[in-house]
Amino acid sequence: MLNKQILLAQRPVGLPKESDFKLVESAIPKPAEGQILVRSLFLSVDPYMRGRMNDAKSYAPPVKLGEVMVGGVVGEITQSNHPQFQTGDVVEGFFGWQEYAVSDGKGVRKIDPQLAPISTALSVLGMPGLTAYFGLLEIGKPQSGETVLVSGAAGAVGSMVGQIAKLKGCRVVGVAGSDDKVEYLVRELGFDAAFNYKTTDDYLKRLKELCPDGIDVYFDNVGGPVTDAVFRIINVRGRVSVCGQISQYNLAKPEMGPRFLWKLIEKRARVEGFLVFQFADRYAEGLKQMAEWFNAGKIRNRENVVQGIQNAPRAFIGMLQGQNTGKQLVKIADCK
Ligand code: NAP
Ligand code: FER
Repeated sequence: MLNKQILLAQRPVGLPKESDFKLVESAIPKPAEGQILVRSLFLSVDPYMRGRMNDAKSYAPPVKLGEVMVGGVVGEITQSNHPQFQTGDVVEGFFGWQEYAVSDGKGVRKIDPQLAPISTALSVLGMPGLTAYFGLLEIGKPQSGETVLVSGAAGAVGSMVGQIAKLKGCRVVGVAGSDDKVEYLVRELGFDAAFNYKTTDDYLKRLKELCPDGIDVYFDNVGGPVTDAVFRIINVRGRVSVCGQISQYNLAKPEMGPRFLWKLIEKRARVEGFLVFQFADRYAEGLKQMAEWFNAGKIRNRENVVQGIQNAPRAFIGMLQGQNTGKQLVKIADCK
């Protein structure tokens, strides 16, 4: 039996290509004393991985050429030499794009398969859910009756943000990249309104129509022209929670847009970026609340699942282009 791994073969220019990755087979590693061997079941593909493929330092170092791609995984322990883990435990950790990984257990979270489907540890009950929870509530600080606008609204983070904002009594408007996504937001997730940015010419006009009382909180997943328009109509004391700028991640040269920051003066608005990791000491609180909402049927979670580790690059590239509704995952194996 061999381990299949996906390595970074070359640094992408623009949108990544399948040839930027390389599938290799090698011996399954053996766990040393104090280590566990994890068999991957689900792999998460996320926008931040695009940044890690560049030769540029950010909050974390770049993936080196020839190294296994980084990523969150839900897996089962097939061998344990670690006192806190047992064979058969289901865990979530940063095990990378591979079928088997050894780990010393640091940063590894035990998952209760009775609580929810194990894949949710990578979606509503994992990093994206926590990003939505803290990025909306702590950075955006929505109040009941306020208008919350969410870009990237049909994705893993955005779909959670909109539903949490509804639970907090807000009017919620979404921006997404297809008519099907717009319908999903309004019909299934309870958004008050949404529009397709790919078929809308005048964002300012559309935003004014859908947000007659202006925008109090803007949860920004995408940046670019939609964000430019929002800055022009943000309300007095509005808050912009800068979660992501995916419209910029594949650009070879930074885009120069209109300069609307001066609009924030009159409005005394606040723009604040955040990293989900800054809330690490409060993850238990966030997960408890998200699990409560999810299990009570107050938050819906959709996953787009592609089969097989060999299809991870395609799933990742597809996600960057908007082929997912909800969280994009790769199923690697069935739980034994
Ligand atoms: P996601 O929304 O599930 O998937 C990415 C989505 O981005 C696609 O489905 C696509 O949907 C949209 N997109 C792609 N290119 C775009 C463009 N040029 N303009 C507008 N939309 C575009 O991904 P996610 O995991 O939930 O992440 C969403 C955002 O949150 C990303 O920007 C990510 O970097 C950020 N994030 C930040 C943190 C943090 O700690 N700050 C943590 C997690 C995620 P459409 O069909 O709508 O185009
Ligand atoms: C993400 C996008 C960007 C993310 C982190 C970053 C954890 C950080 C970028 C940087 O430090 O340059 O989705 O998720």
